[in-house]
Amino acid sequence: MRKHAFRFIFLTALCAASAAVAQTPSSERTDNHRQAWLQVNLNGDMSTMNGGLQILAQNIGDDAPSASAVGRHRDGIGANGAQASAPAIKEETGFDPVRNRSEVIIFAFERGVIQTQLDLAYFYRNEAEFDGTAYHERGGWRAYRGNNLVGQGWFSPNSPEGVLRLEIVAYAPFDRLELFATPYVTESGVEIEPGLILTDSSDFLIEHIAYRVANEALAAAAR
Ligand SMILES: [Ca+2]
Ligand SMILES: [Ca+2]
Repeated sequence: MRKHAFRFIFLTALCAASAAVAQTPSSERTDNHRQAWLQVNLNGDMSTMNGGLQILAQNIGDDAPSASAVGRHRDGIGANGAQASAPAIKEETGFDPVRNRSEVIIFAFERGVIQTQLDLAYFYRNEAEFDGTAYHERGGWRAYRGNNLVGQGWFSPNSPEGVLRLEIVAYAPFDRLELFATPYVTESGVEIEPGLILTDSSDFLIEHIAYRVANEALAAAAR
């Protein structure tokens, strides 16, 4: 229910932006907005995939990312390796607390992108408790232009339903976006001590991505 509310707000925002461009004929406005945001639903069949986006994943122990490491679940996609002993869904991108590293999901864009919105699922606050301390899931992202890191950050759950709309803007257009999971964190953001909980850790599915391609002038300036 919550994710539909997010989508309604997003569409409402687009309509409001469209109304502000009062000088543009309505048919042209519609075309512009369709081009501005490319939308991809990442359910089991990924039927709306387009040619401008490639999705790769790297499981723990893999030497390199590959398309065959992408896991498909009815509620989204992730790296398909088993990341913890129980009870995680292996199609999630997850942190493995035993091997102390994370799987990675990678979006490679054909053209430089300036902004993305990702809808995450199965991503919870207060997922674990140890010795009276509550722990939340957490993830991280890194954006690259070629081999150059142009942005990075953390993201945390903010809804009881386990969904999160993650907005990513880097300081320059990027052609690769990597997302990974981290160890559990406390309310103040301190990572759990290694070895304290070995049966589960942070993990999430990505069910939708929308992205905006940078215009050519911006993309050229960033090279
Ligand atoms: Ca996995
Ligand atoms: Ca999770």
